[in-house]
Amino acid sequence: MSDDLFAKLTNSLVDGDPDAAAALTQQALTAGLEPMAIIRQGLMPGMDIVGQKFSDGEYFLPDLIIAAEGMKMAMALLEPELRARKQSLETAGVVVIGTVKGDIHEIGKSLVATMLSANGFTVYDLGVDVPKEAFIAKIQETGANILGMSALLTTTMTQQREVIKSLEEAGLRAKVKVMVGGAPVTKSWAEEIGADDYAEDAMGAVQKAKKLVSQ
Ligand code: B1M
Repeated sequence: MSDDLFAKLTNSLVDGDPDAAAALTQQALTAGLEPMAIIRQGLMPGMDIVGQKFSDGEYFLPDLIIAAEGMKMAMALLEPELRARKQSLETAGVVVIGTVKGDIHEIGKSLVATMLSANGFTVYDLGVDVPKEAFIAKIQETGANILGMSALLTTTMTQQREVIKSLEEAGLRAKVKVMVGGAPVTKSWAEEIGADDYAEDAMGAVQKAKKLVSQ
């Protein structure tokens, strides 16, 4: 029964039907399915198929936009549920997070931000296309101890290195642990640019953030 619902959810994104994505997400929640399972087994496979069809030249930019719209509508229903499951934990750390300059992919970054917040971190989400100056200013303002940077494009992941350089120039590098992520980001890239860690997905980001603050 849940497999059928997950498959329908996947198809709603692939078929470009945001209203169906939202309705099916609500149906899955009402049926008692876990929000993370809905994301992992229903929504993410849909985004992956859409991304693959885009790579293959079968889908075009409007198809990506409409799939993202469906994902965002679904996430708007899921985020309060994710938070509700982890309420009233002490602040595990203060995180400034954003998608780097030149990059407007927001869904993965927002999911990471939601999961960190649901796991007790105080999160300042700067949104997308964030210039290095804005990351630095927010860290100075909030005294954050973790900086999270998302990049979904091979052309924008280099911005992660630029922000780390700016942290060093501002004398903040020793005070802030840096975590990077996003589809093209790997452990070796994180090491190459001098980040403290990288995470493959939102749950991994929570585990890594907990480890970083305890170091
Ligand atoms: Co774009 N796009 N896109 N896109 N898009 C990709 C990323 C792409 C892989 C598609 C493809 O070709 N197969 C490709 C990148 C190729 C590359 O460089 N390697 C691509 C491209 C080329 C582009 C444009 C250049 C297309 C064009 O204009 N010709 C353009 C660039 C715009 C820009 O940013 N300047 C573009 C635009 C767009 C839309 C605006 C239409 C839309 C985004 C809408 C939005 O976010 N509001 C979009 C979408 C939707 C995608 C795909 C299909 C889906 C991304 C997504 O939301 N995934 C994507 C293909 C794909 O990834 N399968 C693609 C779901 C999300 C939950 O996963 O973001 O990976 P993800 O986040 C994960 C992990 O990566 C990780 O955890 C998250 C949750 O598990 N993670 C972190 C992410 N951030 C993290 C941070 C952390 C730790 C973990 O620590 C801080």
